[in-house]
Amino acid sequence: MRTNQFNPVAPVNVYVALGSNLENPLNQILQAIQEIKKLPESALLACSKFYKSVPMETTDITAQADYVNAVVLIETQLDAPVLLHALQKIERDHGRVRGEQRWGPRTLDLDILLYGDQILNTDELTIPHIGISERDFVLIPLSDINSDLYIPGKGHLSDLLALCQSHQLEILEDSVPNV
Ligand code: A4P
Ligand code: MG
Repeated sequence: MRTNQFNPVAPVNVYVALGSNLENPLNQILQAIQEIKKLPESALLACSKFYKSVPMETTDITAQADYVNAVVLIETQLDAPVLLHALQKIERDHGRVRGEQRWGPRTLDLDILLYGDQILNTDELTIPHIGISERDFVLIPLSDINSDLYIPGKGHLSDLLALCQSHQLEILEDSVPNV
């Protein structure tokens, strides 16, 4: 019998974005995927290629290193807030210190991009992720997994991709883990 600890719901397909630009970003991402694989009530279904990308431009942040970005697809019975907290624990385990600088450098950022076809707007969760439609470092890995994706409330992935700004993505060869 399942416990109520995880508030299980019917299995939902969830896309999670991974980003890192500190302390060996590629390793951070590889490790994080292994940890995502161990989430309760969940299974890893697919992983995008890995990309190098230049940092999103901002006016108030000093130069920072290039990012490694990827996206994974999981199936989960965790409800969205419980999943968010589990992902934030993985971020913390990677030494992520949050709250100091928006868009600043980070060892690991795990964002819930899509939770099934749901649209959520709560104090702690905006789904689809608020920046999804402007970020090629999210849309290109997403299209590796499902190029026909429709982003609820935003549009078709291919249409969004045609409009978003380039962050000079480069595929990191031979870096796709066996999932
Ligand atoms: N939150 C709301 N919705 C969500 C969601 N769908 N998934 C809330 C995850 N979290 C969500 O996030 C702040 C709060 O957002 C959380 O407490 C959660 O309740 P955070 O990770 O603590 O803080 P942040 O870093 O300021 O925000 P965020 O949104 O993670 O940063 P961004 O906007 O993703 O920017 N350049 C490149 N090339 N590649 C990158 O990956 N990433 C960033 C981070 C900047 N530049 C980048 C990249
Ligand atoms: Mg985040």
